[in-house]
Amino acid sequence: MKKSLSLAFCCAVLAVTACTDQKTSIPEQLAPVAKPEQLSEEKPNLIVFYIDDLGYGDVSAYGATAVITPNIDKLAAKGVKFTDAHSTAATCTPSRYSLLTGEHGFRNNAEILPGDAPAIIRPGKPTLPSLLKKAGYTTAVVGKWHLGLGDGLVNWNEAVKPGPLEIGFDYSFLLPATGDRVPTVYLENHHVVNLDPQDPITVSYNEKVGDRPTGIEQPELLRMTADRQHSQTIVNGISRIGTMAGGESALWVDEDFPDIFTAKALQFIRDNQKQPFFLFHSFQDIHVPRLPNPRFKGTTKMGPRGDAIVQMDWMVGQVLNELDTLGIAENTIVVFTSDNGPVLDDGYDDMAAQMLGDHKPAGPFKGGKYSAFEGGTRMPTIVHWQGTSVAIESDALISQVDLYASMANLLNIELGADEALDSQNMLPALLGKTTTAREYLIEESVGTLGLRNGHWKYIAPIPSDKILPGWLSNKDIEMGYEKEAQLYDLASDIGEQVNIASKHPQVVAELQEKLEYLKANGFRK
Ligand code: NG6
Ligand code: CA
Repeated sequence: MKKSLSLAFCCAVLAVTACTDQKTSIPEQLAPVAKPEQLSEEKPNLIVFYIDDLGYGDVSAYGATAVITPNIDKLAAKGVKFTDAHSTAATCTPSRYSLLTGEHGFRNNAEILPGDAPAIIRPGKPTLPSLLKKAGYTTAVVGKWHLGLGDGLVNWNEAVKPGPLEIGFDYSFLLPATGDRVPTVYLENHHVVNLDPQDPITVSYNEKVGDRPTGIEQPELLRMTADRQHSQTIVNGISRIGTMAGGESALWVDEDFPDIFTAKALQFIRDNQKQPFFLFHSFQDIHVPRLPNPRFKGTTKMGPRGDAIVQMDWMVGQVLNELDTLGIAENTIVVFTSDNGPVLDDGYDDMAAQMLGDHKPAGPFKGGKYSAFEGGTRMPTIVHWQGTSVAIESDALISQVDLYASMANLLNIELGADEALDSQNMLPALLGKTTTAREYLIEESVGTLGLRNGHWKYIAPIPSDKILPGWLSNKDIEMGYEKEAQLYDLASDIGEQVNIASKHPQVVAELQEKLEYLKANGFRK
């Protein structure tokens, strides 16, 4: 049954290409995807592995040699391995916002959120999980959230909402913001896990609450030194951003993340193996603070950052093995990608830069997290649907924001006129049936926007009075934050070394105009 539906879909999509899992030559243009009627009977599960701060060059399938990632490599060998796939932004919150809403983060001023920020995806907003739920899926998010919770001034001792359950998820097990922000507790559905009502939680990002020591007051208690922003409440020997009182019995231990999040993900998959499900498996790795479980310590020569990559690969492998064990791999679309480019020093002294050796976190690209250069948004990205996708390396230009419209297309759901404004149906490219994909793609970074069109990369100039936040301008990151327009020809200059804007004023003018049009209208008009 599963096999025949999968094959039927494969042939409906392909029409002109052999239905095979082998490396295949791809015709330049293919007809749009035929709507597979059969899918109303059996819909494929969707699992998105959303890794945090993982760069293009950070896994061995993409050229790393100082760290080996066998599980991801296996997926890459079987699936579509993209070389020009992008997160919408070079930071976490806007990228996640886009993946889940099909819209660019700038439409909702999505920027890196404090740990007590209100939910930025408001109830009623169409989302990828709500779209899938409508189609009969059971939906879950396990791991990092960082999209805000509640209405502001969250009371962590009561039901915390709105959150994922109010925007289309049936189940959530969250790290509420980031590993480096309070509250350092798990939130399962609406409630903090293991909270003792006699020891209520208070969180503040303004003044100190409670009497837990901070990194500024008692640096001798720290296992890892940190910059000033990360030197507030100490939990598990690590100072965090923000202060927190109470909730002692609910505090997480960072080293437990791989086992706890994996257990929750596996449980959800087992519970829902007989019906279509969507799992948004959102990782803390390899974001700071990097505190891999002791069994991964020393697995690379790169220190905690390298070891966290090995841990992340192990977590991916656990889920993939489970799909095989349950016999549902053939009916599951697996997407592996990251929310933004790599960063070495992001506030904690974990020797990431000193122990890097020859490793190139962003591969051949310039910049990384926060940056307007390709390293900011060009993500290691793999899509695999056993028996349906083609095994190929694809240079199709695609964005994570496209998953929304692509799933809608697969499930035969018409999108509303104002829904998922920036999402384009890229299903044939996602499944490796074509490398013809986006004509234009926006890259958001801190303070500016970039626009890709084929081999051209344009970066909009910033107004002369706009400056980077202090903590960012002090970092050793190539930001691409310039008062002049920038234009790069990626065909001859993949590393964005030579700004040729002055040689091609016409191209610059066209891309500038197109960017303004897309900002105003989105990608679906
Ligand atoms: C920054 C933090 C950084 C990280 C980032 C969010 C400082 C100085 N830096 O503000 O450590 O937490 O926010 O990362 O506070 S992201 O991957 O979630 O976007
Ligand atoms: Ca991130």
